Amino acid sequence: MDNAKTTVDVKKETAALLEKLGVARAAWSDGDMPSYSPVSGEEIAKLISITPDKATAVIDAAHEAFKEWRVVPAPRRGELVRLLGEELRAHKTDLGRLVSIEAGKITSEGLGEVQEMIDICDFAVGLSRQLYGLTIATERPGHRMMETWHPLGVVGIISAFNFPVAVWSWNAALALVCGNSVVWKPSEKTPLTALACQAILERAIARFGGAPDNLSQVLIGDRAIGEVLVDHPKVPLVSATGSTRMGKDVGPRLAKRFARAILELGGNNAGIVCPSADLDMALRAIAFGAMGTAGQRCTTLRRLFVHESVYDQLVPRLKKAYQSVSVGNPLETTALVGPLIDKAAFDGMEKAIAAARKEGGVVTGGERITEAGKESAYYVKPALVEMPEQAGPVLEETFAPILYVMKYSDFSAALKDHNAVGAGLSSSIFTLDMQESELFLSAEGSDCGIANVNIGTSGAEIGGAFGGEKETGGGRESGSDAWRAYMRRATNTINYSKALPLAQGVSFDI
Ligand code: UN1
Repeated sequence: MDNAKTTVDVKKETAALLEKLGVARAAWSDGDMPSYSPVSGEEIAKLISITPDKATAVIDAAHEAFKEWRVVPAPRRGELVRLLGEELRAHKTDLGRLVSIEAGKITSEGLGEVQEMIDICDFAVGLSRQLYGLTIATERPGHRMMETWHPLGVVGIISAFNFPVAVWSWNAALALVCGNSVVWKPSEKTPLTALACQAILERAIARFGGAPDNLSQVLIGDRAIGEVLVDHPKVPLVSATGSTRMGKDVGPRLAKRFARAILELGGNNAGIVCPSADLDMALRAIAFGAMGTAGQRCTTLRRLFVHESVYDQLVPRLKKAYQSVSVGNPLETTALVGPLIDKAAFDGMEKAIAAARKEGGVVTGGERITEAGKESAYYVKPALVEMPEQAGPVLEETFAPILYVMKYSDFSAALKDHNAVGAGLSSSIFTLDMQESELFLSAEGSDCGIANVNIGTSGAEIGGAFGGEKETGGGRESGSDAWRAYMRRATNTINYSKALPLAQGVSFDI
């Protein structure tokens, strides 16, 4: 491991950051819910978990806030989000560092996540003056038809550990400009960054002046608290990020009470490297996509199909990159790969690698790196596994840095394999051949919500709608017109004539 010597006192630094970010000590110093840093494996805080009854009351209060907020003009609501963006700019370094402590991200990725929050705030501010509805031609004389977009209600947000702050902001920034209130249930693995975001937003609210109380709240707790949010009748939309297994529970529960769902579930993202690919570029994109964030993005590159004509040029270089990549403590080193979130993640990785070996996989990397005194931190060398075919664990998402590499000879067979998994989040092709790239992007090409050419699967910008198909859940959040999911549409027909013509020529004379 890089620079194994540890000098940072993680617990102390966490306390100092929380204080700087404005989180009250009482909220994290002596509660019932421990929180750990994957960097050292040590306990860094004890939060106070909420009871289901209190969580219900929080949601009721958010509903009251919604009733006030929905009549504030949208551009004025945008002003609050503008202030949130300002506060995030001012606290970028500290919040990014807290993300590194709590989620184990390397410095540039921790900062990058906060930048993503700033970007969505900017986007949402612009959007606050652009919540457009259509004017529609009507078949009746003296009539006008239009659609209006109204605020929806309390928006529930359930987020995962791997993007502990950005995912909240994608949802919260849009929900707030759309006139909704927000209740957030963060991952139990990253509750401190949630408290920090709440403190930052509260500062923006104080500067804004006049926002209703309880406009945005955080529920610290376990799965049962998430269930309260999912089942509460006053929550018309829940945006949930996590595993496909979680989505299979949340989706039907919401459907049962006709609430909306934005589901952002698993990914088993693939890339295809074609004969004409720029291999230097592909190498860098693959390395970041597969090893970045220690393989713990939902957009992480997990499967790679390489054409037989370039396999022997690309794969040995890739293996070299796997052998030499720096793995280490993100708080003290410039290593490119930080720790896995916890032991369960490491166990999952080991299990998948063993299963891949059984299917004939040849493994480079994958070993655990331990440091004396830090036995509960899980650092691993990313694993590259050459597979004879797409089988066994290759078909599943394992939330760890494992890249399965397969050789192909026929493009259409590779495309078929590409689409032959449950998830449908992100995908990419490396080619300079226009026919291949267009086919990949076409209706019979990649079946994912994100399809890229000559860049990797991860690291999407906020301007596009983010999400995927099939077992990824079908939700879209962040940019483009994703805002529409956070509002309700009304179609209005206005008669300014003196007659009452009925549509479709129907007559009904009384
Ligand atoms: C996730 O991994 O849950 O596209 C979200 C990306 C990031 C977001 C990932 N902008 O990789």
